Amino acid sequence: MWLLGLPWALALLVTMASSGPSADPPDPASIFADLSPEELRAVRTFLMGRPELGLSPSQGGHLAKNSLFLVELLPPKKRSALRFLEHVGARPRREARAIIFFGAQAEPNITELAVGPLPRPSSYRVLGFKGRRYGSRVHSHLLGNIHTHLVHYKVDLDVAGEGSHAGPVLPRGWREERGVTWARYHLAVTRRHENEPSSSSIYTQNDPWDPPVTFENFIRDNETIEDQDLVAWVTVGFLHVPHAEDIPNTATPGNAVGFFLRPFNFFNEDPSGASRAPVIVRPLDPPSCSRLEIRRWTPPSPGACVHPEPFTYNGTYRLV
Ligand SMILES: *[C@@H]1O[C@H](CO)[C@@H](O)[C@H](O)[C@H]1NC(C)=O
Ligand SMILES: *[C@@H]1O[C@H](CO)[C@@H](O)[C@H](O)[C@H]1NC(C)=O
Ligand SMILES: *[C@@H]1O[C@H](CO)[C@@H](O)[C@H](O)[C@H]1NC(C)=O
Ligand SMILES: [Cu+2]
Repeated sequence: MWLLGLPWALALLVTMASSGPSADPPDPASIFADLSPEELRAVRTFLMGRPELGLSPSQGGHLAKNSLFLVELLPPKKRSALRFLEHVGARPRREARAIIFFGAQAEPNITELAVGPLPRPSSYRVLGFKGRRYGSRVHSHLLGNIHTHLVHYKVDLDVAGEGSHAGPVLPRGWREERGVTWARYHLAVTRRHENEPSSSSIYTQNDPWDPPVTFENFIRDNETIEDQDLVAWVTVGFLHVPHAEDIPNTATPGNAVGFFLRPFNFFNEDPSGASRAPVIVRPLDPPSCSRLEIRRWTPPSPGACVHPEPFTYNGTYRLV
C-alpha cells in the first residue's frame, strides 16, 4: 500500500515514477533510479555550456532570461527496458529530462529536452513545446476553501510477463476540469502507450482550459483492451475541510490515502502458505483463550531495532 503525507497546498499531484538508489550499481532495476547528484550536475554543466541556449543562472535576476527549471530522469522506453531486463537487449541509454524556460525572447516559451547519454551528456533533442498562453473560517480574517485532494496513480505492472494473461489486478465539471479529467474515474484501464506517460502535466495549471494532456482522450479512443499490455489508472483522495489547526501548517500524520494491489486468480491457493517467517497463535483453552500457544520460526530476539545515536537530519542526505 502507498501512504502519502499531504501538505497544505492546493496542488494537483501528477503520477510519480518509482525511485531508487543513485549511481550506477549492477542492479538491473537501477535503469529506473533517480539521477544522482553527479548526473544532475553533468546535465546542468552540459546545458549551461551550450551557447545557443543562452542559459543564465536560475537564481536571482529577472524573469526575462533563459534558465534551467528542472532536471529529472527520463525513464527508458518500456520496450527497451523489458528487453534489457529479460537479457535480450542492451542497457537502455540513460537520459535526463530538462525543462528550459526561454524567457529572453519576444515570445517566451517552455521547452523540454532529452539530454544524454548519462553520465556524460553530449547531445540533446527537443521533447516538446508547452512538459505559450500561461498565464469555513479558520481565523479572524482568514478563510480556508473546502477542497479535495486527489492523487492519481499509474499502475503499469507486468504480471508474469507482458500482456497480463492472469486475472486483473484491481483496486465532471467546469471548463477548467479538462486538465484533470482523470479525477472522473476511480479506476480506468487503458492500453499502454509510450506517448501517454502520465495522466496530467505540470503545465496544466498554466492553461487548464486547453491542457497539454487530457486524460479523457486516453479512454475515448475506442481501443480494445483485451489481451493487451494494460495500464490501470487509480484515483484516490479525500475532502479537506480546513480548520484552525491547519494554520500555518497542516500536520500530515494521520492523513493517508492508498490502495492495495492484490492478485486475482493469479495463484492457485493462498500464497501465505509459502511464507518463510510465520507466527502461529493457537488458543489452548477455547473459548476463554486465556492461554495461548505461540510458535514462531523467527529468532526470539531479533536484536536492537532502535539506533543508538540520536537521529538528525539537516534537510538533505547529500551535497547537491
Ligand atoms: C522556443 O524557444 C526556443 C529558443 O528561442 C526556440 O528554439 C523554439 O523554436 C521555440 N519554440 C516554439 C514552439 O516557438
Ligand atoms: C468511437 O465509437 C463511437 C461509436 O461508434 C463513435 O461515435 C466515436 O466517434 C468513436 N470515437 C473515436 C475517437 O474513434
Ligand atoms: C547535510 O548532511 C549531509 C549528510 O550527512 C552532508 O553530506 C551535507 O554536507 C550536510 N549539509 C549541510 C548543509 O550541512
Ligand atoms: Cu487540503
